[in-house]
Amino acid sequence: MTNVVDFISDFREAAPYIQYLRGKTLVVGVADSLLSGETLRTLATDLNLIAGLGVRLVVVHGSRTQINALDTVAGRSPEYYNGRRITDDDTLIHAKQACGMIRSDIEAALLTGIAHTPFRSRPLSIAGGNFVSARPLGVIDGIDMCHTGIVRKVDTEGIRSRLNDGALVLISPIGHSLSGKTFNLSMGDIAEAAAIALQAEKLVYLIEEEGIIDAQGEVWSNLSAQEARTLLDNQTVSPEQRRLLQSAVNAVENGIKRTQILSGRKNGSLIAELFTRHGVGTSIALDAFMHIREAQIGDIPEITNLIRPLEEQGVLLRRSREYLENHIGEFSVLEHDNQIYGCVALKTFPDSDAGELACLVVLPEARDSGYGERLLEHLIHQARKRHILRLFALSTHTGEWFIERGFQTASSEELPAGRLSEYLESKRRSKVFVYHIKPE
Ligand code: 1C4
Repeated sequence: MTNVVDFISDFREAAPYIQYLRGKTLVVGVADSLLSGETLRTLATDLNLIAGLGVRLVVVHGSRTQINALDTVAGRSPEYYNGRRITDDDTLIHAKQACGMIRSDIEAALLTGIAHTPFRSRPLSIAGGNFVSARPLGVIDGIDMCHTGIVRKVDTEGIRSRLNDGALVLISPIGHSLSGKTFNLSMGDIAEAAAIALQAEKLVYLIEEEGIIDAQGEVWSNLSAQEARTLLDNQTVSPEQRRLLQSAVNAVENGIKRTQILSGRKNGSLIAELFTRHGVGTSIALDAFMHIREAQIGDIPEITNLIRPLEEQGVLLRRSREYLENHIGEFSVLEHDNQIYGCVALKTFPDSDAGELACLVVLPEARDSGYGERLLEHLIHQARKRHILRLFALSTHTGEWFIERGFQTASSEELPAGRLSEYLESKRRSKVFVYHIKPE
């Protein structure tokens, strides 16, 4: 029974995302290390599923590990400068061989992946071709990068026409110049260029790690382009992650709403990213200055201005200045240009797996732009980190908003004991909603 209830709630949560993404173009860059064995098979099944739901897919694969393996067999050591491979004549041959082998493996996996999806009576078509033209990277700091190239142009018309035919477009990190020379390209550069040229809905990088990792080893969940630039300046991320982060920043500064960097090793992470509100990995958006941070005592006057009118209307509970001072650690605020545009609080209860989403507000002039949803995502992320499994929300006016976002109606009896007595005392008779959080 619980499984059915879970399924219904998950299905309701996924439905708006499925509808939204239908017909949208998604560019997915896949790190080379994920392109074998069970990981490739699972990924191929998920790509089939996503394509079956009507998402237009452009997949760009990496080839670094495979080129290195061929180099090693030939008794050569890979040479890099600034994180880019120096592609001499022999390495170019290995790059071409590696791309051929990887394409074949991906195509085979996509063909078998179809078996697990109910959508198609015939296999998903996979389109390849000379979609990317290239030019040499050249000589950098006196180092000749030889056949290492950069993207010159993406053939958007060619790609769109294959997508219109219902195909998945698979691009290898190899490109040719107009004079017929071949260049070894990077997966990140191509995915970025393709996403920008196609003005894709989203650019996704699937990598080994869970996302962009901070100096403490934690994954950044959200970064504005500005914050990502600061990270890049501070050199706190590894060289490989730097290149993807830079690419993510370039993409969002050139019209892509969001770039997501997440683990492709974790089963189903791409599905979770696209069709649920669980923040998976690191999300980079231009939305530069609107960010969510922990509240501080100095924010109390602005929080008060934000919540007072709603307290007077009976939408929110009354919270005194003293209350805010004592509980400021529970609050997060949505900030833009040093002004607070919204807030939310996470209440926890001793010896309970329950938490409460409280005091959720977005400034009236900033509503209907998805900020309420971002505060909710942030709070779920916080709650998951604290091992909360049931997240309650009590509301007199906003029940539908929560139901549309995966909450279910609940009885007041389900509230933790301390909260239930407050509830009964207040006589507000607020409706009770609960969101079941799946542990990581
Ligand atoms: N019902 C259904 N849909 C609603 C809605 C509502 N009341 N208000 C907005 N929407 C829809 C919009 O029409 C829009 O739909 P669309 O155009 O996308 O189809 C969509 O939601 C907008 O979503 P969004 O992600 O852009 O959200 P924002 O507009 O940024 O923010 C808020 C949504 C609800 C936060 C915002 O409208 C707001 O600040 N409203 C006033 C405050 C409010 O109602 N907050 C919810 C409180 S429930 C209390 C407490 O004090 O702790 C009371 C506790 C008790 O015991 O009673 C809470 C949790 O704070 N509890």
